[in-house]
Amino acid sequence: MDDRSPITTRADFDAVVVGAGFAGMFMLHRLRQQGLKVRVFERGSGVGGTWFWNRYPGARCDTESMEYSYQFDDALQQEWNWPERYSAQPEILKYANHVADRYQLRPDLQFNTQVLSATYDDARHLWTIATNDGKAVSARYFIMATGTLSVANKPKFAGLDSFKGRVFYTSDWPHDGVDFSGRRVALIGTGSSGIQSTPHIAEQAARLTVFQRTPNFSVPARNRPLTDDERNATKARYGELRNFTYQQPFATQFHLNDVSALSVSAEERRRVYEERWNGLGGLHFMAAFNDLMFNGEANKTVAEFIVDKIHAIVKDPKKAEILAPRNGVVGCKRLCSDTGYFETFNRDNVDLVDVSRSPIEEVTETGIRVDGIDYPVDDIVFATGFDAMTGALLGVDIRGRNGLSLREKWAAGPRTYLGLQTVGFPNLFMVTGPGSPSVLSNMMVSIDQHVNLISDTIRYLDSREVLAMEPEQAAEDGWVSHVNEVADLTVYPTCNSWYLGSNVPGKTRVFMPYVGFNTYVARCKDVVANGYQGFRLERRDAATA
Ligand code: N01
Repeated sequence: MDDRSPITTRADFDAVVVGAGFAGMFMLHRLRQQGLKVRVFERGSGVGGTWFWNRYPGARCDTESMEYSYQFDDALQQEWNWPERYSAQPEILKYANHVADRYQLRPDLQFNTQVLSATYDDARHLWTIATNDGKAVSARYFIMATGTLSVANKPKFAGLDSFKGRVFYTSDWPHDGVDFSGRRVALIGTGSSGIQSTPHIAEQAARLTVFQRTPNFSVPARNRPLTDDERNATKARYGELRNFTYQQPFATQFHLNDVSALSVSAEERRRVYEERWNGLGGLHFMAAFNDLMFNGEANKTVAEFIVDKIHAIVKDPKKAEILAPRNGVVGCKRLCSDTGYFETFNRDNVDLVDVSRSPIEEVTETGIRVDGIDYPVDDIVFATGFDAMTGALLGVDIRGRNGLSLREKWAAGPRTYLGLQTVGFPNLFMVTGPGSPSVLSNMMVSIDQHVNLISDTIRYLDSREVLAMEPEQAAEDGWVSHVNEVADLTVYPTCNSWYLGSNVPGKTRVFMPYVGFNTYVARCKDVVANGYQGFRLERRDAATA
């Protein structure tokens, strides 16, 4: 290590990585393969990130298992057998632990350790990272692999502290599980987490009352066990399939019907939607036509279809009316994929409270009050989502050049170049940061691409004795504009969603992810091929001259 750079020897680590989810584990593996000394800090007591924390009943991935997995080692993808089309949380966590053991990652993972601050020293080109155990270490590279949906959005309802029953958050579920038998349960929030947990809680609880602020679109997942033949067929052509996903806008093998919804008759549209609804199901549904996410009129056709389905499933017309998103735009909030969600409202022990016009007034000692009506409950489950994309990054007090605070720089929304770096914070890398496709893609593929890009970049910097890398201001400004221009070509900005940060009170409304994984990958390749165009590289000779 000494022969590479005297600066290396002054740092405790070549790189400090925050987070031991799928991004952090792969980052560690890659950098260690390059001979670097790395420390990963993780606030949890185990690996798995989102799959470590989100253990609520029914938690399941809505990307197909054979795709929601690492691709960096063919031996790994050949030996692992996913039991179901869509994996449940325990199976994904098992896989994460398998990876940690198989690649002997644990010696470099430090659990139960929260990173509090990271400060860049301009003169020494080093980051100092302080943790909640009162210690601090230095590193040349500081890499945030903290995930995009990892800091809970916890609404501060009046009276919550006075509630005498139990309170749970889907995003931080007790590891021993929760027994709801004989309990009256309130569930607040009807995004993916609420929609997945509702049928399971309803089966166990004496009574479940769902508090819905905004009706949501959901399509049947059509989950089922995978057969050996199916698994083997995928494994036989894994390389080809992985290459294919790299060329797709959402980095996944959606079966796209490449025609406009408006170019066919109403009967033909209905036939296609029925076929998708009953057949493939899940997020494939939105690939039924090629313009559902780009054309409001096309989107209306699919919205009407789902609204009709909800009315057909839910027997009580009042409940159906509350559940069906009138004037909603499908996919604007992330589309949900469920197993028996709308059907659950046909159960005698399930109630639905519309809090769209009269928000939850307060939590009392014994329940929830809305519009002057008390709903007595024993337990409250919050499925109220996350401070998405920026929550974890800004959870650490990150200070760049001249003490510049990331929180202050991003007060009006995140600003990055390629979602990788931000001006004023040299050698800080974000895995799937805001401005990259991240949540608008299969996360495992985005993680693969970003980790490879960051590790290749670090190899490049080290081989050329570059001390510091950060974007040029013009490149960052241009990228932020481009992210918004592309988003404006879609239906995404037309509603309130966590993509825009509008689910968190006080958060600036700005579209955060980049639409188009394949175009993003091409752009990154160009940037690298042109000597890291748009980045400022500070070389050793320049620094010492
Ligand atoms: O969170 P959400 P989530 N009073 O933000 C409501 C991924 N994920 O954890 O829509 C009342 O979607 C809020 O209402 P509104 C996936 O990317 C994936 O469910 O803001 N209600 C909304 O209904 C997903 O999109 C999987 O009006 C309040 C709900 O809480 C993302 O994580 C599984 C409220 C939050 O929904 C987030 O999903 C789970 C308030 N004060 C999660 N505040 C799969 O792979 C918020 N709400 C399947």
